[in-house]
Parts: sequence; structure tokens; C-alpha cells
Amino acid sequence: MMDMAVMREVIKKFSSSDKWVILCHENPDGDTMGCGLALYSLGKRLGKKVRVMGRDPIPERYRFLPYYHDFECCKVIVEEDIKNALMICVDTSTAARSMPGLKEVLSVADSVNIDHHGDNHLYCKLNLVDPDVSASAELITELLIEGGWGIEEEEAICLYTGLSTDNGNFRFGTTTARSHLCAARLLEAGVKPAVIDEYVNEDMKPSILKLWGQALMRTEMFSNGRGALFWLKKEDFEEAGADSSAVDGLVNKLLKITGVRVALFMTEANGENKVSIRTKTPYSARDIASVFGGGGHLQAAGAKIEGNFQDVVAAVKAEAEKYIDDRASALK
Ligand SMILES: [Mn+2]
Repeated sequence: MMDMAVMREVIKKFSSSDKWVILCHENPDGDTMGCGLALYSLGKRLGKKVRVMGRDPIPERYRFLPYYHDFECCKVIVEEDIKNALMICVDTSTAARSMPGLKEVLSVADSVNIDHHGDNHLYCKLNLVDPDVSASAELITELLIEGGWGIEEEEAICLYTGLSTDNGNFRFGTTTARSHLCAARLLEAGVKPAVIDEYVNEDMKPSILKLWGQALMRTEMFSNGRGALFWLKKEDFEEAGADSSAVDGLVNKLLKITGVRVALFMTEANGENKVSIRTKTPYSARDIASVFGGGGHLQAAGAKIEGNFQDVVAAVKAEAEKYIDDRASALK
């Protein structure tokens, strides 16, 4: 449940600070970008000194977002950046998933954390964290309304992008009446869903579609059809001329298979091995990710794993098999 008292404190802090530094999470997705740029727009029209930044660049497909040119891709955040500023972390469950250097500057900055991850570490001074919303963009939308600031069209475009990408175009179990009410407010503010959908979901190069095909061709079943996985290695990404942001959402395709309740997608890209995990009840993606030091939502989580890529693929599969077995005996 959202704490209205905390939301009111956030509104007060937003109003009283003249300088905002907004931080998006690493490997940014639609939600963190949408929230970051919407708040950037709000800050601008409220006459604040405002910056929006993150460790990694905005993926190609989000280049239509208003103010994307103003997004600063920085290796590290230092004390100078946050001097006399309010630091606002959006959609980021831990300081480690934000910008390098954040942990060091947290003690000197005033900070607000706006997020919906159930495993959020509450690392800021003020933490507006609500695991019941389908996207952090839902919280920001409610914040704009509650603050009496209204929603400009540019902000609505950013927020709708965050909302619709995080809840799989209103298909996931996280989607609620509240998500749809939020969408309605954004449409009233001028959003055209079909336009955003075309940018986000139908703006693919042929090489990327083939890269998706490469993964799909490697589909491997396990645990008597309850689990499925595929993977893409470094060379696959190189051939396609793509980075890992080109395969956002691909893991969900495994859940199309009848009976599959645990989906694993391992990638070797951007110099790191990653696993994306999606589950259906009663399985928890977060429980599997946490074995590898990762985290996320109950049914959508991930982890970064060191080591030889094919060993990582085998290790994640073995862990998921064990987890499914353990759950089966626990449910008996
Ligand atoms: Mn999110």
C-alpha cells in the first residue's frame, strides 16, 4: 500500500528544492526512462535547475521520448553533481543498480527514492515505494496529480511509455484497475497509445528480428515442460550489431508455450552475463534471481553472473530445476 504521508513529504521536498538531480537505473528500461524524463519535464516547468542522468545510454527505441537529448550518460556521480540538490532515484531497487558513486554521495545529499520493487533497499532519506503498482510511472502520475501540478502532454508520453512497457501492455498479473485509471489520465493528457506502441514494439531492424529468431530457435525445455530457456552469446549480438537492449521483452515469448511457468533467458552482452527470469504463480522469479545475487519483482527478475557464459547457462538451468522440484515437494 502506498503511504500518502510519504507522498505528501515527497511533494513538499519537490517544492522546496531548487535543484533536482534525477537518476535512472543501469541498462535503462521504459519505466525508469519514462519516470526520469517526465520528472525532468516537471522540474523544467517549475523553474528548477534540473538534470537527468544514468550509467548507460538510452536504448535506440526510446529516442522518441521528449527530452532524450538532455539525458546525461555519466560513468560516475560525484559530490559536485549533487551539491545543494535533491537527488531523485526512479524505478531503482538498490543503490548498486543506480550510478557508480551513488553509495558514496548518499550520506551528503537529500534524496528521494520512487519505486515499485518489492525488494527495494530503502536507501534514500525518503522512500516512496509501493510494490502494488505495475510501474513506477503509476506512482509518478499520482504524484503529479496529488501535487496539483497536472500532467503536460510530454510528461504523459514519458509516463505512458513506462506504464505500458512495465506491465506488458496491460497483460501482466501486475495490471490493476489503478493501472488502467492511470492510463486513462495519461490519455486525457494527450497520449496516443498506437503511436507509442509503434515506436516501442514495432520499430525493429531486420537484423534484430533475426536475433530474436536465433534465440527462439534455441528454445530448450526442462522440468517436465514447466521450464523453458534460450540464450544469446556475444557473437550473436555482434553479428546483429546490437546490444542487450535489443532483446528487452524477448524472454516473455517463452511463456507462450503451454505449461511453461518458469522462463530463463541468458545473455552475454555489454561485457556481462545476465539472466532474465519470468515466472507464473506459484513460482517466484525473484527467489531464483536471488540465488545469483540478483533481484526484482515477484514474477520478473534478473541477475548478473560472473564466469564462462556456457557454465552460467548450465548453472542457472540447474538452479531453476532444483527450485521447481523444491516448490513441487513443498506444495504436496
Ligand atoms: Mn519499473
